Amino acid sequence: PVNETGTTKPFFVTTPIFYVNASPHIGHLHSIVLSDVLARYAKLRHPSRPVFLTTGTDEHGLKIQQAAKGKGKGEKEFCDDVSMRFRDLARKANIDNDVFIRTTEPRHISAVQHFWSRLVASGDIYKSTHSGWYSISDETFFSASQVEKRDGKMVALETGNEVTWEEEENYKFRLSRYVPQLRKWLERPGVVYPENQRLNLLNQLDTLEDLSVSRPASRVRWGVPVPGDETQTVYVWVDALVNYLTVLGYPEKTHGWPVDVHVVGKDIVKFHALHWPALLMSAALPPPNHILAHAHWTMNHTKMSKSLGNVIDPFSALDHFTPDGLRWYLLRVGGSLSSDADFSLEGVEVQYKLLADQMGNLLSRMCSDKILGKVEEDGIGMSDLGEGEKRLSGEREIWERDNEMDILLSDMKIRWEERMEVYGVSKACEGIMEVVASANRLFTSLSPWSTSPAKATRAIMYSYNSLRLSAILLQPIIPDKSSELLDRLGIPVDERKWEDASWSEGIESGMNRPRMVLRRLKEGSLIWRDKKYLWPPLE
Ligand code: ME8
Repeated sequence: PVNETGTTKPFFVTTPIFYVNASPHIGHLHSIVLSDVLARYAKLRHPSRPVFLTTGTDEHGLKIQQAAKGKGKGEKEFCDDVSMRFRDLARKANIDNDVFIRTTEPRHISAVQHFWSRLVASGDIYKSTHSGWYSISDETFFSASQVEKRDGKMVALETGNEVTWEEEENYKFRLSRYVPQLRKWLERPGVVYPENQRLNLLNQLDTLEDLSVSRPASRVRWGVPVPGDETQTVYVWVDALVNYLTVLGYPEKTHGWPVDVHVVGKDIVKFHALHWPALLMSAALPPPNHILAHAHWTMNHTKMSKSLGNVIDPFSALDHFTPDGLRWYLLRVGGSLSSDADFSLEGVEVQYKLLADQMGNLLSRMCSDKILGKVEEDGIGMSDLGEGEKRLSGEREIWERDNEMDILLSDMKIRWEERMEVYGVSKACEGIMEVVASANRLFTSLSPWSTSPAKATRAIMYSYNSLRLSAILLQPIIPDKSSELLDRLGIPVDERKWEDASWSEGIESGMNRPRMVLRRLKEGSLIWRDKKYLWPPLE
């Protein structure tokens, strides 16, 4: 979906906006990082197309009202504190968001009220008496068939959270009216990733009932008043979803709509892929282009959640592992969309070391004084040997390995793109690691420190280009490390673009000529003389 040219519409990516009932945890960070990666990938892929990334906090509703009360604080003061934690988290994790939206901002409140009036104008809002099981933790009603008694308490089957029976007057939205349009929208493959989520949503259409979209103000005071009826408060989910329009300047401005990707956890896919598109259709706006639902992080195989308290503090993890170290783990291990992953600090360390061992090691082997010295001493690096010398070498086996490496490097960008275009971030990263591992093996088999200077030159050529291409492509994933690595390779900032991530173009433009590579490596080494490690060991 990123690969779409000829449009001035920004590529628009969002994270969910997070409840401020408690501090952020690793799960929230995962959604934020994944969105950031998609935004950065879009920038790399089409530098001329603007990108718009938004995140923020969801601050209304009973859950927040109660949390503030529990802390003995006023709602606004309570929200200010926790919202700031989310803002700090994004900054600390190197997130390149353009907007941080809070639902308590006046511009958002007026956007919600305007949106509501559009639903009314479409004839989709009516008053009725509603009864059902309400979960404050999920901020949603469940029907009798969606709850059960567990340990003397009524809980929602889907989430295990406690529910209470509520009977009240409220406004409803004619969700059922939009079933045919929703079906048409959901029938487009790829509209919701992964595929099993899309099929699951299609199955839910037959039983879709109208949605309760307000709560009595006597119960929920902390929220947006329904326009024209102060006795009712807009349902927190309708309030929250409208944030995606507020960030564009709705209702005056909607340039950028529809969103290209809503990144969400699978727990809230129903709100984004059933309720939200229908609400948008009612308000005469197009539905989202894509919804990407990722799986959950668990701790000892139980979903990490604020209410359970089994959470990992992302701030200390970022301190310990650096933003890139943690980003790499989240995407490499948790980047599979369909299955949950168990978080462990040891796991982060293992992945960090694998990255350091493969990339850091190849770099330091290639730049060792012994190798650079050998090439220079013999004057080989200074002459343009390459293809000709390779054929003359007469060592068939090594020549074949070179060929394998040629193919890997030629295919590297396209394979990366194929995977990233379908949000296969983990697979895309895996592909890069495989190329770097092959380059390491080739390096060993060329044994450049003891064999001919021609082989040493080739070892440098392949290592250099494997690292160069990897670092360019990994810029969206591990932005700091990639740029350090590219500095170390002596690659100028204007040669880190999408089109530069190519092996063959490199040959044509002379980038792969040994002489230039050697010079760059030396310059890169100079920049780095004071820094011992590209990947500092973890304490
Ligand atoms: O649902 N693993 O906010 P929320 C992975 N305010 N991701 C996780 C996770 C876990 N264990 N736990 C949470 C809300 N997340 C609403 C959203 S949007 C208009 C309103 C991530 O604070 C995941 O993206 O409960 C999940 O959907 C989101 O945080 C829920 O955050």
